[in-house]
Amino acid sequence: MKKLSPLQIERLKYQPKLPASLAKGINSLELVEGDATQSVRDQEQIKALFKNTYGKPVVTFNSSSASTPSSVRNVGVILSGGQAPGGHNVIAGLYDALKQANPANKLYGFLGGPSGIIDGKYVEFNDEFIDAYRNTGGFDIIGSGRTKLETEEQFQKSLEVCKKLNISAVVIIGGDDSNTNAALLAEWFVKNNAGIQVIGCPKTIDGDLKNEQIEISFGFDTATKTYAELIGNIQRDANSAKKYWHFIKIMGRSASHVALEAALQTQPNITLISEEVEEKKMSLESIINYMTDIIVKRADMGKNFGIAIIPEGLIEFIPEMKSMIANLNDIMAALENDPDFVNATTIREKFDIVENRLDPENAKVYNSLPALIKGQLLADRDPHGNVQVSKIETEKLLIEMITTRLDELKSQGEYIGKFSAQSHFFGYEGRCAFPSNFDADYCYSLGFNAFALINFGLTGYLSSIRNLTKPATEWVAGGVPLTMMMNMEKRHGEFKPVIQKALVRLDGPVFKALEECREDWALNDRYLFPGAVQYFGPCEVCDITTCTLQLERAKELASV
Ligand code: FBP
Repeated sequence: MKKLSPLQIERLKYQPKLPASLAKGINSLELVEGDATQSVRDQEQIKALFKNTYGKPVVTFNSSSASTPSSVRNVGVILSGGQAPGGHNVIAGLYDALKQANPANKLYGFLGGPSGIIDGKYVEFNDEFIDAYRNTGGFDIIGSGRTKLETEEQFQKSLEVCKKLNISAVVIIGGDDSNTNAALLAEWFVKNNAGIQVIGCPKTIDGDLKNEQIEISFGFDTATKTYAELIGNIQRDANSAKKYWHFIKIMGRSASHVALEAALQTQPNITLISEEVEEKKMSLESIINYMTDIIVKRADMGKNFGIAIIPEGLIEFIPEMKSMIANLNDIMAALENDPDFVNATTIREKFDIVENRLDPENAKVYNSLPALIKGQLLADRDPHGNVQVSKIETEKLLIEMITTRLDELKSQGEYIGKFSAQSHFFGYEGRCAFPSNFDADYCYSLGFNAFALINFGLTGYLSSIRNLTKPATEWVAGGVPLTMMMNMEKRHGEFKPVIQKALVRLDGPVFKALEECREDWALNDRYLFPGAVQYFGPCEVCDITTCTLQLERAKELASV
């Protein structure tokens, strides 16, 4: 018998809450259809690409006294992309709904992400299997992967595997890219009369898969609370020892939602927001000046310590870096099979090859960087051909440049302090935490609801649970057509249909909340200490949602 920790044992017993409509039972639902929908932009192009799945209505579920008969169905599920707390509960909710609808239904899990459906690698779930993973973090129940499911050949192979297992619906749990692929697969299955439905579920700690219909992606709640706990602990340490500046990079890829939320929960001295850097066209030098100014002012007050939060994707938003990285991405794509580059034995040789190919302005920017960062910028690209920002140590770059700047100021007699910095990167620490009660409930509801969408024969929809700042019983269950969230964007030099990524809005209530306080937080220590995520105890402690969700929902409700 596998040994479990006391918290594991208690969490396995937790019964996630469902919206009242779903709690009545999967076979007692009524489908309510809204009006026909349009994509967020580029309507004509998206419509032409999704002839069979475009324009469907947003749907919601009400409980009904009539009982919906359910035929026997086999369903397959895929976990796609980066881990996010609560993924296991999406599968548990899906499994429970499917068995409740008809005990003869079967749920298959494809192994290792989207490649599982292409290669026919799968497991069949049963009660014992699912019960061991309820309310736990991680994606280890079936594993995840970043294979892009997008080619005709991959779709054909997926069809063959589904036919073999008599699968009539596939649930893809993923972020914007995975759900874009879910939309393509749904369209392809309809076009080819495959009789297989595709439903997506909104996952990513990054919080950038949201729009008017999707209030938040799952995992954001737990991950941000975990980072906030760690930042709070470091703030306490800094405030005790009073000798270090802590530079903390926070995961979240391009968007700064995670950094912003973590900052609102902890109130650090400095918070950089990538979207603001881009909007204000702040150069690396002006960022260094902004941070140095706060460090100098605090030193004048006798405070040689502080906390700076840096979003993971910052480097790509600094105008001169953005241009250099775009140039570098093209060069790296061209050099992929270049024997001189691939076989270069020293990093110096690689630098030379790249520098010679960069445009002169970009070469200047590249050369101005420390060797550590220059090397990291040459690391393997992600499946979209982009730099893997989690591998670029921006926090160390900033420390190095600020140290140089402070030395200059010291020699001019303009700085009297002592700068000693520690760097941190919080990312993987938060992606597999035990889901908070919010994520446990939200994910279970998303999975349960995904089966409701399947049961009503829908395809090309994203499972949606709304009204999330209210108690779970008041949540609204339904579905949003994936095509509604799409627009055309350039990928690998070609315009492609993709789900629009939500970046931090500088005119939105969340950024405004930071903007109002940050000057005060910079010099006067207003640190908050959120502590660890709580699973048992008063609901004001255990069931509260993020500041982001609360502020955005309050604004939305005020405008109704
Ligand atoms: P998803 O968008 O797939 O949810 O992944 C998000 C993320 O956690 C980013 O925040 C981070 O930049 C990236 O994954 C790291 O990827 P990897 O796990 O491949 O290192």
